[in-house]
Amino acid sequence: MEKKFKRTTVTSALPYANGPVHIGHLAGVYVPADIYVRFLRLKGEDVLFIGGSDEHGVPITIKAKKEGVTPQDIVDRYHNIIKDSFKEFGISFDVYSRTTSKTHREVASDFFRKLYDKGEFITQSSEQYYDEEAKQFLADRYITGTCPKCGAEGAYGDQCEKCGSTLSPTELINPKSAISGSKPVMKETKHWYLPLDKHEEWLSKWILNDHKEWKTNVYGQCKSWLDMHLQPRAVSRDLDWGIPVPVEGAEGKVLYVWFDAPIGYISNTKELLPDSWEKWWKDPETRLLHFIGKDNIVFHCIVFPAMLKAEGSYILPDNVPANEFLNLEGDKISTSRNWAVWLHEYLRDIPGKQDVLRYVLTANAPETKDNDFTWKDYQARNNNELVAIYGNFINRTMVLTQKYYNGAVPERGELTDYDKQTLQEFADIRKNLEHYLEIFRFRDALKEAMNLARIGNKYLADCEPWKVIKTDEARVKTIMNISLQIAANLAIAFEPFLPFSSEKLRGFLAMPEFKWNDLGSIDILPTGHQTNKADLLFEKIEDDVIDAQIKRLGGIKKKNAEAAAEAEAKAMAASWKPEPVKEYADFEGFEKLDIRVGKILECTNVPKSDKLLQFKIDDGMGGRTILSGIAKSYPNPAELVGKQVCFVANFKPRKMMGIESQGMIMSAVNSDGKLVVISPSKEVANGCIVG
Ligand code: B3M
Ligand code: ZN
Repeated sequence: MEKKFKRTTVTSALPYANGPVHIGHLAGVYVPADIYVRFLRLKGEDVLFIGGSDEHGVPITIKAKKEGVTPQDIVDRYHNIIKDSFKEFGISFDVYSRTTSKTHREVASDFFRKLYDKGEFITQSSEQYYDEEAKQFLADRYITGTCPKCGAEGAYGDQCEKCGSTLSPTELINPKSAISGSKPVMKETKHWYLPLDKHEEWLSKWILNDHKEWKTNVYGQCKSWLDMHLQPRAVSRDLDWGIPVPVEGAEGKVLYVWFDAPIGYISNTKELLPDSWEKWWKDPETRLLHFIGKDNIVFHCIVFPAMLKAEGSYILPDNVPANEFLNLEGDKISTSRNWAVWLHEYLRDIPGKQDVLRYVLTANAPETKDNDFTWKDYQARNNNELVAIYGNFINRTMVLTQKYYNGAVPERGELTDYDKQTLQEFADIRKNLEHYLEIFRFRDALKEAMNLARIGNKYLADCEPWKVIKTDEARVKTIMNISLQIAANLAIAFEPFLPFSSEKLRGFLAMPEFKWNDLGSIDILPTGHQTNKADLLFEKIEDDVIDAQIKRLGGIKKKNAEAAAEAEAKAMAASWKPEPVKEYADFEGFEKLDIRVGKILECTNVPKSDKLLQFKIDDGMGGRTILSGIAKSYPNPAELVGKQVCFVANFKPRKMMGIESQGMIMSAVNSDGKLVVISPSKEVANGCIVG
């Protein structure tokens, strides 16, 4: 049963203010939310679009500590960067505030207090790690130790980044406080919990029966949570960054970040509309929508609704159109590995192309499954779709209108059957476009919008006004009138997706007013209306622009690989112990070996081998060639030239890779697994014996 709503409150996840935002954020949450909001606004509906930064939580305190600044410094920095990026990309928030605002502190505090007074929380005591030197309880992230699963050092109390296992701090071997380095002790602490188990029954019915229309990825995740049954969830933490728990006996405790963050949606509404915010959150005729990424589903579909219900005066979300994740060139986007396209860098490197990114991210949006962003696809979609279809149609229409009518909209004569057929196709597409927008399928909606441009292109190509002009001027007037009306339609249809280009196109067409309901009309531009001289709506993106981005990512990949290798070597060195000494040997055995010193004259990689180095040695006896499998330890073999080394001189020569090796270079195997050649401690005569 369709419910009729009076207004829509749209929220988009509050990004953590501990780093800038990247294309994954844009594709997963903010572009879809913005498309939807712009669509509703164009339809003349009452809508409020809420955004803001999430400025609490442990990662922010860790970053601050690392940089030697305060958490407030960190969030001030990133809040502004993030806010600017969103603005640049046309994400049309009605308000973009932050969870360190005074309003939010009050609203979140009052919210907690109300639940507390109503007896909606339970308290539980548990033993948690405590740093006696720093005199504070340790958040999971603040405890490091050896991973019980894979043995890696430096695993966190909640996760091992090496093997990906989810951990609890008590599982860590040799736990250490990341604050003081001391060994933490167990100490009892009390926390407030939201008893989700008490809410399970209504949540199950509300989601699984009443919201079967939710996206399958969202519905499925909720179902599996509910099937596993819900447990009480702590809503407070022992931390000194956050909103103090507003009850007695809660010194040193703050609200858990996931308790206060969603309340941020409410606070930000209140900040914008101090007198009328309540209707956006409490009136049953308001429709509440949360746009989020898949990792936030449980908080928005289960925890936050339980909080709202427990409070008692709020509406619940009508839908939570969460997206999956966007990958970059085949790999998971990762802030710590810098594997991302950062929005502020994109704007710097490829200025003025916000709509191209909005287009590609929508065309490729991870709506039903994880998806991949590649720079080649970005280029192809710009050049083959935006430029070749949409841009081309607009360009031809504007140029011909200038040429034939000095930019004035010509009078339309009688429509031919072909004209009528074209207009019918147009009407069908509008229906599809709206349908897809309404059910949050923005990829499909965008395809339909592009189909409108395709129709325009085909219309011009089929009607060939540049030929007809020679024989039938009246017909050309009709063709160009219809083409201009189609162009005006495109400005409307694309506005939710490509707001900057739509504005530009409306500039070409001198079309200040526009609304969704005009879509499909061929009377948008009156006869005689003066249009402007146009430039290109979209420009081709050349290979060099794309190559520069691919090269940048290549550099990051290389750096990450080097860092990983270095970390591995370090870990190996840390756990290294000398091998046990071998059994007794007799002197004769040793004497059989002829070990000498020689000088390295040449040292090069053996072609087609990543292990072997080829040495030319001055052995005092005319020289010899020796192959040695130490190439991985000497990425720059030339550094060895001129050094003296010890080598076994009386091994039987043998061929490797077609080259005869006359001996063996002696090396030590270092604690990191790398080989280091053995040299005499001062220069000696080449060919002298080691014994
Ligand atoms: N800051 C998590 C995230 O960025 C969190 C969202 C809060 S929405 C209330 O993934
Ligand atoms: Zn591990």
